[in-house]
Amino acid sequence: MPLRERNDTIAAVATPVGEGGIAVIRVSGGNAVALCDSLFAGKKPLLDVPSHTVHHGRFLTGGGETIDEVLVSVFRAPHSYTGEESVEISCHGGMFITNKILYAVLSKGARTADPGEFTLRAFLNGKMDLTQAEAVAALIHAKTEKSHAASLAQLSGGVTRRVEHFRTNLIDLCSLLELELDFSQEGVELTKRDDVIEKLDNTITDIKKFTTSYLYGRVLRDGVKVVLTGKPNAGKSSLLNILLQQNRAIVSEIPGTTRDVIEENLSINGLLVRLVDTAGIRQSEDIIEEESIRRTHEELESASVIAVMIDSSEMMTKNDSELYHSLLRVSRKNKSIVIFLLNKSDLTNREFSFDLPLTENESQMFISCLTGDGIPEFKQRLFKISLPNYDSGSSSILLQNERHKVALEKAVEKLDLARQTLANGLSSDFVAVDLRAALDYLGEIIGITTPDDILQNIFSKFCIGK
Ligand SMILES: Nc1nc2c(ncn2[C@@H]2O[C@H](COP(=O)(O)OP(=O)(O)OP(=O)(O)O)[C@@H](O)[C@H]2O)c(=O)[nH]1
Ligand SMILES: [Mg+2]
Repeated sequence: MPLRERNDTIAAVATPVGEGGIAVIRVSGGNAVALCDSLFAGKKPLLDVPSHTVHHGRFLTGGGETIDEVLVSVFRAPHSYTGEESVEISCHGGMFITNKILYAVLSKGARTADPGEFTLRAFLNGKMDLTQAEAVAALIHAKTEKSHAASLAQLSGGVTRRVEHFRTNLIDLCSLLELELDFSQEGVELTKRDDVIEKLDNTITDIKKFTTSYLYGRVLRDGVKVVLTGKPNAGKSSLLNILLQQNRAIVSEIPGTTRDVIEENLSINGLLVRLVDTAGIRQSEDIIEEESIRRTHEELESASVIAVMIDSSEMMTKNDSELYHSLLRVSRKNKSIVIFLLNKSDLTNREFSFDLPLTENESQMFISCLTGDGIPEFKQRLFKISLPNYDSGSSSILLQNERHKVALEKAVEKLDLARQTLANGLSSDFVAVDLRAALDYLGEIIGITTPDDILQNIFSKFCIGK
């Protein structure tokens, strides 16, 4: 059945699988309240209670046996999350009980909900637009303070308001063009054309600016992966420990201490940093060490930032220099950022000659994992290179969602075409075609012109019961 016509009753367990204090089973659809009423033994029939009320009673199997003592919340259409008749059953949190309640509800004619189907219905019933529905999933998956804040802003309609603003501008432009069709005497047409071009340029600039906020949005959502590498004994694990402020990795004066990859999360001013400590790189005959080094290379391939630890109390040999050159080849190929950390500055008074020519994405700094010297500066640099020019005080809305970014880029392509057509003095009919196409792309973001298959794809990534 087409998505927009479905109103059958759906049910799912909304809490995670496993044992817990309580679990919640959610039921929504035309028949939800009547169906639950037939399985509920309480003071009053659920069909007679007001919306937004909670009722204590026993939940029964289809055959009338008690499954559990429960609390049932009733939400009458249209004042529910989905906009439909809805019931939430809170029971004791065990897999056996929750499944039994779910089966009872299904046995009375409900269907198991698809992932995200409750939120899909909320969207289809006009309870929220598409970016808000997506924000629900982003909020659930938020791992940092910043991505939590960005998801909340999206949930309250921040992205939609920006997109609506662009749409209004384009609709105004379309009407201006139609006016031009009516008054196509030469003089009028010229001034109007310039006027339209200027307005179009402004909108294109605004949309592009908004699109670039995706870079920040993505970093804030997923964090940055920082891989610690370098020669054995340079102090990589010591750096991991001092950043985490705990003795997470084993540190020793024996080269080759770390054999496996250790990954830990760190928050720097709300930015999620995924720190990866690896085995030191050297030529080896030892099979385990070879495997460790292979894993190190694998981590380096997917790093956003490569922190190369160097023991600055040692002389740099020709072999070392070759190693650093080969790391630079990897980072330049993958466009990752490199920081050479000249560690053990406590032993050297910052005297170390390091003469590799560095490019814009590469830098060096002295630190000491023993005294903590340079560590705050290193953290600051990590933040800065991950979010260049980021103004943490600004409350501007960030794009977090790739689908939104792609649609904005497609809209800009169409607007660029419209602009060329205008500048070439072609008929405004042609311009209008591209403007309309751009409007459709913008409409897709907020769900006005989104085809069913795209909707299905978006909601299939949600959790069951959301
Ligand atoms: N003086 C001084 N010693 C340090 C510093 N950082 C680390 N060390 C010492 O250097 C030795 C090696 O440190 P690790 O952190 O284990 O080095 P690693 O790079 O993880 O070594 P592998 O795991 O073997 O590759 C230990 O004895 C540390 O105490 C520093 O800043 N100053
Ligand atoms: Mg180590």
